[in-house]
Amino acid sequence: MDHAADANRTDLMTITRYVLNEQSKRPESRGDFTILLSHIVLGCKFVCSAVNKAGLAKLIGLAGETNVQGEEQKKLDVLSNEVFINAFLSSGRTCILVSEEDEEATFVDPALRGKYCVVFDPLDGSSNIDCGVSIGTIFGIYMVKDFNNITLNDVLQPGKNMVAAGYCMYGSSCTLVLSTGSGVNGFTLDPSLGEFILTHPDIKIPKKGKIYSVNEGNAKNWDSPTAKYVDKCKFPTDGSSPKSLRYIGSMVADVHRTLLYGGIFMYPGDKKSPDGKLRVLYEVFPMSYLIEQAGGQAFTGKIRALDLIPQKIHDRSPVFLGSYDDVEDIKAIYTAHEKTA
Ligand code: FDP
Repeated sequence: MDHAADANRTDLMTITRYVLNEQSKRPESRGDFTILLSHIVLGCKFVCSAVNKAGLAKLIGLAGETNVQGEEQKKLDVLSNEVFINAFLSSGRTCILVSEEDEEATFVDPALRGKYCVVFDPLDGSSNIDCGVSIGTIFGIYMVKDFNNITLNDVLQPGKNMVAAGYCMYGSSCTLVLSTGSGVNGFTLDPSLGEFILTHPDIKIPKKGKIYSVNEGNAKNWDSPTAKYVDKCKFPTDGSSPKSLRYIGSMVADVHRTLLYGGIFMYPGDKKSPDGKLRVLYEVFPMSYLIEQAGGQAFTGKIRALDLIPQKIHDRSPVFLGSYDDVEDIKAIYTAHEKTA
């Protein structure tokens, strides 16, 4: 991108303009997705503003307490959930909502129903809130199978059936990364305009990276393929340089870096938690969808991550995602391990 020319740009590709352009390529489209997306964008702006003000407004960790005005204050994750639930309901374009914050799925009132099912984590990486590290919202969107017979099975679908996925990262800038099934684009919030502007068009993940990202504190419980792979990252035997370790512990931030710089992000299963930690519907699927759309791969240790069929809305799965060649390496280690088992 030519930054000098950019400084004076007057013809900005906002996210709404981008989606309307995409919509015009599909004559059958009635604009429902554009409307849903505009509500997601509003939710992201709201949460971004709340995250930025968190220290100031004393929102952090104060659920159940009252502020100087005597108003009840909410924790950021509770607030974010309410913001997005309200945004989805008022869009009139959703029928089932699955949130990380809610034990049960929400079936939207028939009067407000639309054809989309949204699975989302309103504020992922919440253990990082108190120290100001980047956190984010993750979402995936399915189309309902039969509008007249809406059931939980409409969200218990493999990730490859999603029609769109994305995340919004609340960091040093606020970045919304979106795929509607034909590539990945990144939009950065211009606070002076209040608009998300296309800043990262057609993101492609490097074919191979120099970074591995994993919580090494869990190493004692890893299975042997994960341990072997990480050992290979540190002590390569093919003459290449060792990979660098980067782990923020906030999935949106770790995946965002992986998408832009390449490498591999892993949350493996281990002896203590065979299914790992990350949730299939609103962490593993949307991120795997974006990574595949950018030319990378996502693997569970057994199969392509997007082929998983969740049995319950809060199911977990191990995941290894990132640059094509790096994921290929760990797949080969798992395959060799299976043959000797
Ligand atoms: P958090 O617990 O802070 O909400 O699944 C949530 C998540 O963060 C991810 O964002 C992150 O990648 C992962 O957990 C970090 O887990 P560990 O602390 O076990 O490494």
